[in-house]
Amino acid sequence: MAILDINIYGDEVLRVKAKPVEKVTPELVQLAHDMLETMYEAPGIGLAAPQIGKSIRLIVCDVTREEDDARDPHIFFNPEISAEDGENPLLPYEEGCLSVPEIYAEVMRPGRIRVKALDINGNAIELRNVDGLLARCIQHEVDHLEGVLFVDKISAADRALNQSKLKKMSKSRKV
Ligand code: K1U
Ligand code: ZN
Repeated sequence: MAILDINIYGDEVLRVKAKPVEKVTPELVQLAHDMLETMYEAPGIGLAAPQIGKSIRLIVCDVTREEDDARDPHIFFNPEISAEDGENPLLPYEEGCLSVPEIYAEVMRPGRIRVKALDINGNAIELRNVDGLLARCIQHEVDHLEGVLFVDKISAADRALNQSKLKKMSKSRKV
């Protein structure tokens, strides 16, 4: 197991559309476990491969808390999400991001989603009616795979409030 470095706002890799995983190999499963360890250590509730410098479609999430009886890690290769049909309004939630430290702001997202992905055995899986913090986290992580950060989705007012922090962060990453 290994703790990996997390890329920060301003690093180019965070803005690249990640490539699909062609085959779930033992090396990629090991990478997913290293990502989980990195996420627990940060601490965070999710992590996407571009955040540790790998532009591939792999995300991990665990929305349990350290003090809970058991952890519930999720590893998704090539995740595809869609909003569930029916009554499913956009809900507000104050998000953060390990790649955008010290900024928290409200983002609107569907409350209930469907997730299709490959599991660690390379089998196709489908989760229906995923809701709550797990749905929130998966949507945030899938955005990372598209090169999208939560700060792209915040209100103009919140953006203005955080603009100088973002500029400083970005400048500090340029060589
Ligand atoms: O993608 C990331 O950078 C991880 C991010 C995930 C996330 C947070 C909030 C809403 C949606 C997705 C984080 O984990 S930020 C840290 C965080 O939320 C947290 C940290 C410790 C305990 C509980 C939450
Ligand atoms: Zn993030």
